[in-house]
Amino acid sequence: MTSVPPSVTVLGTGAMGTALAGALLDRGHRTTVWNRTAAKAQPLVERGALLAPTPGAAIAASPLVIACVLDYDALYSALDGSTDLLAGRAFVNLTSGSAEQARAARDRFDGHGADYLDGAIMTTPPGVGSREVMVLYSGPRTAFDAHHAALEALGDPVHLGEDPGLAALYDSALLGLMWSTMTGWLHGTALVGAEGTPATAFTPVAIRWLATVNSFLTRYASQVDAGRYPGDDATIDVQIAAIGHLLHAAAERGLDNALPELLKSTMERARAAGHGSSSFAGVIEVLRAEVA
Ligand code: FVH
Repeated sequence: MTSVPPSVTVLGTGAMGTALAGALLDRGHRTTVWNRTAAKAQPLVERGALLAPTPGAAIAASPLVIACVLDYDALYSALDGSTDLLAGRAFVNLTSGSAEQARAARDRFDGHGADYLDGAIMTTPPGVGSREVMVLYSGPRTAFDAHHAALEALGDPVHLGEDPGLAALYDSALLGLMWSTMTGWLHGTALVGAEGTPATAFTPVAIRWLATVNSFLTRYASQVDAGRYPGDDATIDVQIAAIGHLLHAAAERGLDNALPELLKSTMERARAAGHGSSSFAGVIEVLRAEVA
């Protein structure tokens, strides 16, 4: 006997909500959608989604309600007058925000009898539905487990813990990592590009280098947790000397050097704090909030 995939509601059919609802439809879920501008949901209706006339009707249609709108103001505005209908349902909020906003939302929606899970989609709309991409969740494990099958339709579901703020906190941390990495890659691309190397030639080499960088992260994570940075591979003093070569090469070719200048000054602050002979992991000491 094959089981019928459970019904799911998606509130918000912008670029991301459309991808989420589409992934659910692809897995055979009866999918109800609502969007402030109903016309934008029409392509989903043509794929088999049910269009609800109001947020309340959409919520009533499914035990699992997923929201993905612009921001928390949009979320509260959309749910105004319908929040009580969430009682007894799992409410998964994939709208981006802060950990503080997620915790406040938990207090608000739990007060109306909903199981509130906060989430962060670690991809853009074309990646939704791939097992390769993570969708981060935090909030009650029981609700996560109960709806795991439907959440799997969106990407690989990763539960971070009971605190609803964790998904947003990880999201911000991971986006910071992404922006730093991509800007570093673009700076390197501009550097080699100044002498005629196309991005498509540089990038496979850069990606291979990132695999080595991954191994540095694994090595340094335990040093960060222990608060000890033996400097038995490359010291911050050595890295400060090396970044001088990047600054010189980029300046010679007329590139913007704001990123490496920032990195150098951060390493120099670590050296001034007594970490010149530490491994690069010692930089964490000047990034953390000072303990009073
Ligand atoms: N797109 C992405 O790659 C990222 C990936 C990571 C997560 N984000 C977050 O997802 C949220 C939605 O982003 P989006 O890309 O879907 O954004 P839009 O295509 O602009 O759609 C916005 C939807 O929000 C609705 N909306 C806006 N204001 C209101 C309101 N006051 N009341 C009700 N709904 C509202 C909008 O409706 P409409 O304009 O079509 O009527 C769309 O459904 C976001 O948090 C990202 O950070 C996406």
